[in-house]
Amino acid sequence: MAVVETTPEMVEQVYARSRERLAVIRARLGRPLTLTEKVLFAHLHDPEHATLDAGKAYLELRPDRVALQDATAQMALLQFMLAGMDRAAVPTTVHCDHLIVARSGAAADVDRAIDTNREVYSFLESAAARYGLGFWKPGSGIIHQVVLENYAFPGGMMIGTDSHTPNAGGLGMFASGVGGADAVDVMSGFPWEVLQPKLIGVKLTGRLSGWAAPKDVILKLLDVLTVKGGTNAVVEFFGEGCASISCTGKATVTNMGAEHGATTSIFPYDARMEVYLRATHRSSLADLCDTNRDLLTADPEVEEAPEKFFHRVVHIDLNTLEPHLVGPHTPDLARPLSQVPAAVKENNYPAKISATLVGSCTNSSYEDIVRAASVAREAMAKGITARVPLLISPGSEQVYATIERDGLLAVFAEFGATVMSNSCGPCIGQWQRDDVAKGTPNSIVNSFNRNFPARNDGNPETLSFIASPEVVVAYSVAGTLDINPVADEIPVEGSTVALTAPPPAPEVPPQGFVFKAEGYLAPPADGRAIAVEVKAGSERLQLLAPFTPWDGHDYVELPVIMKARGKCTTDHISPAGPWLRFRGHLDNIANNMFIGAINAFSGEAGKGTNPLTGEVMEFTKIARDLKGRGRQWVAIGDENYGEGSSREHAAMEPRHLGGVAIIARSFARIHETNLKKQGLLPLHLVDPSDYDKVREGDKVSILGLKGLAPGTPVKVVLHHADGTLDELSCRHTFNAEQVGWFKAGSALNVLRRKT
Ligand code: MIC
Ligand code: SF4
Repeated sequence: MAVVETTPEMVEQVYARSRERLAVIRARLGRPLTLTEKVLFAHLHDPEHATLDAGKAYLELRPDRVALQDATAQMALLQFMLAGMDRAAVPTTVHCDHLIVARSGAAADVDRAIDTNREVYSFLESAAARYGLGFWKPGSGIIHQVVLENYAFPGGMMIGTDSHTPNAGGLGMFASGVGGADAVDVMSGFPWEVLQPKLIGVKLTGRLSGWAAPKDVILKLLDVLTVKGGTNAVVEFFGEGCASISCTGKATVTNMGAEHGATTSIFPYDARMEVYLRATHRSSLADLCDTNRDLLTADPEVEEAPEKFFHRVVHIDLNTLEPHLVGPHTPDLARPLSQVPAAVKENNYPAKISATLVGSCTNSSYEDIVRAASVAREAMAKGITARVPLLISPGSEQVYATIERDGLLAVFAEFGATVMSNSCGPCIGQWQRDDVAKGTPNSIVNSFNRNFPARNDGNPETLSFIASPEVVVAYSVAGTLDINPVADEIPVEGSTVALTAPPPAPEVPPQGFVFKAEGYLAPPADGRAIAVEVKAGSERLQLLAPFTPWDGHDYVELPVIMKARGKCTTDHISPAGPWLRFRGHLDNIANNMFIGAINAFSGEAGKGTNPLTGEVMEFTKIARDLKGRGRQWVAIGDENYGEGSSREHAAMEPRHLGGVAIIARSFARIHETNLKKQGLLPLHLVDPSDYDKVREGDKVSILGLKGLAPGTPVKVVLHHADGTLDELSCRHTFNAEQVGWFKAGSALNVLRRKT
């Protein structure tokens, strides 16, 4: 029987297997290895024969664990049910964190969520019991914090149906965000396939001090790499500076690596990880790590000459790192706090802050909350409390119970903050905000990781800025963006105060964590008798049927229903917030398809011209109209199409409504794989300026599909309304196996044949 926990026996086996596989790889490569390569190659399905070529070869890997969160687990488990297995092949957990709406505070919000999501929670709970998965109930914490506390381990490999799965890289794990179909492959016993990443080395020197926080390391790195600089690469940290960052601080840095698009980010095993493992009741794992240190760190030659081993090396000096604020609307628009007031003037951002928020999987650890509380304490000692609303969402039950015992809840209450449930909440638009009307421009400051328009409160006019938890609290005192809250005198009622930097927080609580796992349900030894219920006619859950396979013919003169201009993230393609309600019902959630995409022809969001009727209507209605008439269609994207989330709904919706291809200047990694898995063609424009050739009313032919093969170009012809033609040179990134997915109609259809 598969065990769900990360037991010392399991880790011992992983290390033993790692040694065997690495011996094969070392014999093949005959050179020193980076940490990324060690963990990656130690999980190769077939180390002897695997083709190794960073940026080109697809690797077949054997992850040790899978993690699912409630908003993506629904679709993943509906797909897993089609695989016909009795038990997941690898230890897997399900975490209920995304569906809780933040409104009045922790207890009431969780109760309301249990009520409104009863059907979905019981589906997930019964499916977890049926298939041998660990189940974390609503209120138990955010997936990544709970995984860090319980399941992550140095040198392990995990995939998770959430883009911030790389959080576990803070504990030395190779942890990657994937779509549900990838997770289903691994849960069904197949390898995980991923493009062998290139390697970006980030050298940290010096030590963090003053207001500079782990968050600033990743905000600075985003400034350097931008939102696509990490695509198909792994970011590996090295250098003496690593030791000055706690384990949960490292997790902040790797978590938000999702924003530069990396496959994952990873830190080498060190004393800070050891401290965290011991504090979270995993001393035997720490002992194992101590004796296997060579597997969990890069070979010494790598640090001596990093340029020889990494495709790119970035240096960040922690001694001179300033606290940063990023935003609005994109996480790579970074500015040191000292430059914010000028930027606010120059860009006409609303200077007055309407809300401040601490939390999200990136910054909700014990250390984060202690630093935030220190700033609150200091402000109160100087006679002031929060001057704009401050919401705090702890990362897990364990963090919550510990800060409660340590008196921090009382500090926040006195400061005027509201402590919300241990969940995603406002980070994913689960924020019932009554103070600012939709359409009103306003600025908020938070410690989250994503700030795409409308993400937090559904209001596209809200400008969301991101900083470390301590800086967020400083802004809650300043109430405005036009001063630097950590350096300037803050004007308060006829006088001024200055905040000093919080003292370093203990990385783990001096009196230990309050160990809490009341929200956990282990699966029974045999779940075969358990029925997984999906009610017919439910508006929230719908059983899936396999997609219709490709009919073997070229796509000829298909209408373009949407050409997106600028950012088209998964939040633009299939937003969350109120739509999270339909994550288990493909047909219902398809009603949000492209709702935030900016129409390149009109500049309007979510709407376009129906190519058959000439009527202006929502993109999703156009697609349904075409589907009703038996017509397929294509859509056009700009740069880094599908940036952001792992939600495969953003790929399944177009597929469900008759889409066959997305042609874009470039794609984000997880989304590109999701498109392929669902049987669509993601096509890259070889010449990005060809994007401009697509006119309103165009039709597209995609030719030579029978010959679709790895490395071959795809011929795409644009038929303009005036009868003229343009040819677009497109490339695809399908390997041989993936061509099979396309031909079969989706990866799931292939999986069904294999089982
Ligand atoms: C997000 O941060 O956007 C989410 C919500 O966690 C997503 C997953 C989802 O859409 O359910 C992610 O990052 O993958
Ligand atoms: Fe949840 Fe936000 Fe983290 Fe996504 S980024 S997992 S929504 S807390």
